[in-house]
Amino acid sequence: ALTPNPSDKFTFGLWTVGWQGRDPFGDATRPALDPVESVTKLAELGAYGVTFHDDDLIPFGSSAADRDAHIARFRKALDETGMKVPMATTNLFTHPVFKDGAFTSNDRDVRRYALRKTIRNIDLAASLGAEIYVAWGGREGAESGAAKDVRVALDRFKEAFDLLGEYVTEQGYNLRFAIEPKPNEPRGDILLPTVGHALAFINSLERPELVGLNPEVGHEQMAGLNFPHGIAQALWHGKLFHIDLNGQSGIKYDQDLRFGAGDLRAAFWLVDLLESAGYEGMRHFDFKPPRTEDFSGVWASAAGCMRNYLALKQKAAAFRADPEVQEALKASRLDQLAQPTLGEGEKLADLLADSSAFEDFDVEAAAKRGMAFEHLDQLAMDHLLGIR
Ligand code: 3MF
Ligand code: MG
Ligand code: MG
Ligand code: MG
Repeated sequence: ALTPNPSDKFTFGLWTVGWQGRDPFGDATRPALDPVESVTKLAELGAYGVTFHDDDLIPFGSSAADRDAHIARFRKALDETGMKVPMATTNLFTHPVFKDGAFTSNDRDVRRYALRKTIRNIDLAASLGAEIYVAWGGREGAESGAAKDVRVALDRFKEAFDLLGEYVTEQGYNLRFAIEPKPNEPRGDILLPTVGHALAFINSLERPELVGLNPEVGHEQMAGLNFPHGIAQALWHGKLFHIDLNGQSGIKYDQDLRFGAGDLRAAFWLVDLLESAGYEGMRHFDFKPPRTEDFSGVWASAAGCMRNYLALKQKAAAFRADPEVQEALKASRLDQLAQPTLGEGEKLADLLADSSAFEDFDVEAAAKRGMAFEHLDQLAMDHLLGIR
């Protein structure tokens, strides 16, 4: 059960295993990886598919003929391995032209170019069968106050998503967008910094039904937020279109550790949530094999992402099935939380007239009742530690 296979829906960005280890302080530690090799190797490891930025597959500035050749080789590898491309995205951050952003750059011609670059790759994504198109606005932001008029920049952000929505609708593509929030890095502050900001933004779009979220574990944790809680809210709004799984240790730079590294308890509750909520999307890994690793370390890191997910899935299922856990959940009154606060057929007026709810309510007795959460959490810990 710890051996991944395509039905587990594990996918990897080409840029993850293909990361060469270039960071702000050091040069690349690994040579470039041929996307065809990534497809082959990830298929061997049991993945379902791969995802890519336009420039991961087709080097920036390639001629039309070279572009076609890169796509043809890639398609051949997909056909030979049965690997799928459920998601694609645009690189709107590496080239210096995007230094002040893409859809919200102060330069109007950069914004027009960014839309054209995106639409060109949307055509490719649709032709490869992708159903999700991710938008991470890594350069949409600022380092200083007057540099960005945030309200106006949000007008431009909305304009971009409205145009992209119009495009996929007119083309008849079966493609929805997923916004990926991140609080900072590479910009000092990035627009739509968290799941909550992005959810609110989506409501003001012309076609909100076409736009959801691609939250990343480490991005919310960089802001000190509880990732499983954010995912639960995204699910509650019907907006969890995709997810970037990885690991992060606290509030610091974007570590992109393999899934399960970093905050293991958050990873446990995340898998418990995704599996019990019936999330049917991809389990997509957006991690960086550390630059200390050679290629055997890269593949060990990729395999570890999947192994840790499957291990946590097992642990979460055992936790939920444990009779003592079920007792403990009742003792903590999770069953009551699931009951509406008004009784069946009861109206607000009935609540207002119910003296047992207020006048005769024994506040002191209720205040004395313990919630029994520590016992419940220790049971989870025992399962996670493998001592139960
Ligand atoms: C950066 C990211 C991005 C996005 C990617 C997909 C390069 O922190 O997480 O990875 O996930 O652009 O849209
Ligand atoms: Mg990250
Ligand atoms: Mg990231
Ligand atoms: Mg990501």
